[in-house]
Amino acid sequence: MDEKEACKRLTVCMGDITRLEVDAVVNAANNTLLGGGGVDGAIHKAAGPELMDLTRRLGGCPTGEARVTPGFRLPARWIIHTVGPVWRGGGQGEAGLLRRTYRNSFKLALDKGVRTIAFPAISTGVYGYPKEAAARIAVASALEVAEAFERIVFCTYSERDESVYRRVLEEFCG
Ligand code: AR6
Repeated sequence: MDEKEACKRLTVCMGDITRLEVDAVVNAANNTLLGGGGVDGAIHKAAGPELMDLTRRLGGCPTGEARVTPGFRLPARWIIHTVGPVWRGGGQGEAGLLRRTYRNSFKLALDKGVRTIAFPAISTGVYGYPKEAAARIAVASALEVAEAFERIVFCTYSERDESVYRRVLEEFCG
C-alpha cells in the first residue's frame, strides 16, 4: 500500500475515548493494570468493575508490552492495555519503549481481528512524554500497519493535543 492510501486510514478526533464505536480502544495503563487516573481511570469507570476483576488476574504488564481484555460495558469489543514509559529526559530508551507500546498493541489487535482501533496519546499525560515527539512515534507506527486496518483513530483530549496530531499528520502525509 502506498503512503497516500495508508494516510487515508488515519484519523484524529477529540473527545472521550470510552465513547468511541471502534473494535478496540487502547488504554494507557500502568505496570499493575489495576487502574489509575487519566484515560485509565476513565476506561475502568466506563467498562465497569468486571474489568478490574479480570485485570487483577493478569499479573501486571511490563513497560512496552500490551494485554487484551474484553471491553465489557464499552461500545468497543476489546480493550488493549499497554504501558508507556515514564519520560526521564529521553536518554533512558523512552522512544523505543513508546514505539513498542504501539507495535505490541497493533499485534494484539490483529490477533483479535480488529479492523478499527483508537489510541489515546500514550505516556503524554501523567508520564510526561513530550507531546509532539510522542505523536510522531504514534503516526509512524500506525503508517507501518495501516494496510491491515480500516481505521486507526488518534483520540485526543484537548484542542491543543488535537492540533499537535494534525500537524504531525500533515508532516508525514502532506
Ligand atoms: N479519552 C481520551 N484521552 C484521555 C482521556 C479520555 N477519557 N482522559 C485522559 N486522556 P494519561 P499516561 C488523555 O495520564 O501519561 C494513569 O494513572 C490525556 O489528556 O492518562 O500514559 C495510569 O494508571 C493524555 O493526553 O496516561 C498510569 O499510572 C493521554 O490521555 C499513568 O496514568 C494520556 O494521559 C499513565 O500515564
